[in-house]
Parts: sequence; structure tokens; C-alpha cells
Amino acid sequence: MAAKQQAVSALILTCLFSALLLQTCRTLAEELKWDENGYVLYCPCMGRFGNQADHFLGSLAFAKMLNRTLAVPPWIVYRHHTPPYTNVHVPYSEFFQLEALSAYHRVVSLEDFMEKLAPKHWLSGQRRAYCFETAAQRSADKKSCPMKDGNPFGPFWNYAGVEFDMSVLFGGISFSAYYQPQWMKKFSPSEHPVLAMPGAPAQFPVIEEHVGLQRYVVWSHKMVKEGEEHISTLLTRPYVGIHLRIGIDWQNACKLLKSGDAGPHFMASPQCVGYNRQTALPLTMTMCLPDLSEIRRAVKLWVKKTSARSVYIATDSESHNRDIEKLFKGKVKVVSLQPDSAQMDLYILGRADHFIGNCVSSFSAFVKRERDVHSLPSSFFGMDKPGKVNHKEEL
Ligand code: GFB
Repeated sequence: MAAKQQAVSALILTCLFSALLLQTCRTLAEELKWDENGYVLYCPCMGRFGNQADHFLGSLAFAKMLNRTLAVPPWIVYRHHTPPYTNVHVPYSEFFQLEALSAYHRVVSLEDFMEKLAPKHWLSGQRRAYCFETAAQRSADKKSCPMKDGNPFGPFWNYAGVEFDMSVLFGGISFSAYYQPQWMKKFSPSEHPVLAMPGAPAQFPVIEEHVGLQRYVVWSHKMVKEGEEHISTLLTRPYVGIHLRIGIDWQNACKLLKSGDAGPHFMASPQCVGYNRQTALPLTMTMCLPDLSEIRRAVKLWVKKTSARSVYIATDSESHNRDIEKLFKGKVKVVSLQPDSAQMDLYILGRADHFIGNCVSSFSAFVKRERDVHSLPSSFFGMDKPGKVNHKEEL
């Protein structure tokens, strides 16, 4: 009797497993059915992670606006000072869940698009590139899209295994919602199934309307696991996370602010000064490049306000951990992991009990957007209350 029951249970389990397998196969097959509404492909060829993330949100919105599936590109990581001393293309799903994007719009990874769809539906020998007339001016014949000219363009499309055979130029149009009807009219999916572009079909920084799309950018399980392990072994809650963007490239960028060559809208600054140019708050030097006294002031303030027991420092160069430790006479643990992957810093900052970011950096902006999605508090150097410049900083 017991043996019979066991056999029945085993059979049920087998059936369940087969049904599950069938369902999974079905879902996979469904996911990779060719979309007659067409595709958007682009190279995230501007800037590093934060810039690429801003562009990604706009590109996702653009694909939805045209009702085309977005071929989600890998992240381009520049490893020119550490092995392998070249660009690395990291599939989107290494850091984030591709499936989470589907709650907003149809997506496929660029890798799957190339491996499973392109061989049947986007045939080599007939691959068209799409770009602005002005971009084509850079090519030798002034009629070709400069898809693979230089770095990171060439290596990106080589990674995807794409050669372009023709170019389609456009002008008098932009990526904003205003031009949606023109895009639809100019590029019908039947005649132009794959819109492949040399750069993101989006603005930098991300426009206000698209900031909330951050909610669909959800960390991969692997990142969550590793990130939570770091947090539990290194930090004691509550902890304040800070982003120090103070390295030499940043010092040079902020010089433009000093020389008056940049207005209040400078790189990611709309997150602090506001998106409307007419009503933008002043952008101070302290907001761009906080000095040690501002770093100390802000950290002290927020550690006190949140009764923090540790401070996590993410930095592009120096951590100033000794100076920060001294502020609390050993009562607050100060940690700087300096991880191999910048995304681990982003994860840990995103989970902090309070975050102090840099107004102008898109790396900080990524963290701020994510924290806003989860209603977690953030401030900036030079701006304790977002939307209000610290009094003594006003120009
Ligand atoms: O992310 P990102 O576009 O932000 O570029 P910005 C800055 C890059 O520097 C990051 C590294 O992607 C990281 O690789 N980095 C900066 C950090 N801060 C940290 C940190 O706290 N921890 C770790 N681990 N890495 C723009 C650039 O940077 O700045 C442009 O995208 C240009 O290419 C411009 O250089 C001046 O918006 O701060």
C-alpha cells in the first residue's frame, strides 16, 4: 500500500515537473516570437554606468512610445586600467532582472535578439543603421551612419556580431513624445522592422517624466545576495551611505562650473536644482565638488540625525575614512569596501538608512532614483533638503 502511494506521489511529481517544464518552454518560445511591431536597438555609447542608466530609462520609454520591443543592450564597462584592459560588455541581467522590465514594456536582451531572432528575421547583408543626418556628416561619404567608428562603437557592435550594410538618415525630428506621430509615419514596422541606432534614443540627463521608470530596474538575485552579505558582515544599522565623487576627472568637470561655463543645469544637476530651467536653483561649487569640511559637516549631521552606527563610503578615488572616523571618536564604524564592481557600491548605497549623494553625478542619481522608488531618504552635499540649497551656499 505504502509502495503504491509512493509510486502515485512520484507520478504526480513527475507530471508536475513536466507541466512546469512545458510551461517554461512555452514561455521561452513565446518570449522569443518575432514582434511584428518591430524593434529598437542602440549602443549605450555615451559615458559610464550612470550615464548609460539615464539613457536606458529614456530608451525604454522611446521603445514603448513606438510600440516596439526594446533590445536591451549590455552595459559597457571600461576596464582600461585593470584587466582585461579593454571594454567589457556585461549583459543587463548580470546586474538587473530583465523580466522586471516587462511590467512596463516588451523587452528582449540584445544577446538573445542576435542569437535567436536575427538569424531568421534580421538577415546579415540587409542590416540598416538609422541616424541623424548630422551624425552621417562625420562619415567619409557623408551618407553613412558612423555605427562602428572608434571606441566604444566598434567594439560594441562587434560584441553583438553586427555589420551594417546600409544607412537610413533622418532629420527635423527628436526622441521626445511630441514627434511620436512622425516616427510612426516615417518608420513603419513593416518597412523598418529594426531601428538600430549609434546612440541611445534618449536625452541626458533622463527627463523628469521618465525618472520613475527606475522602479522597473530591479537588482538581480545574485547582486542582492552578494550585497546583503556585504551589508550584514561590514555594517551595523542604521548606516549612512555617502558617495564621494571627487577624483581628478570630476575636479576637471567641476572647473567648468567655477569658470561660469556651465549653468545650473550641468550633467545630473536637475535632480537637485529642478528640471525647469526658468525656475532652477543655483548650482554651487560645493554641490559639484564638496571639500573635506563639507563632507565632514554633512556626514556629522546625518549620523546624528539618524543615530547611525556606521558609515559606508563609496568613492571614485580617496575615501577620507580616517578623517570621517575621527569625527566620531571610534563610536561609529566607518567602512569603504572599494569593490571591484561599481554596481556593488550602488547596491549598498541604495540600501542605506540615509544617503548623501553628489548633485551633479549620474552615479549618485541612480542611487537617488532607486531610493525614491522605495521611499528612502536622501540628501546631497551642499543640499541637506533636496530642492533647497543650503543657506550659506547660495551664490
Ligand atoms: O557612473 P557615471 O556615468 O557617473 O561615471 P558620473 C562615473 C564612473 O566612475 C562610475 C566610477 O560608473 C564608476 O565606474 N565611480 C564613480 C565609482 N564613483 C564611484 C564610487 O563611488 N564607487 C565606485 N566603485 N566607482 C560622468 C561620466 O560620471 O562624469 C562621464 O559618465 C564623464 O563619462 C563625466 O567622465 C565627467 O555622472 O559621475
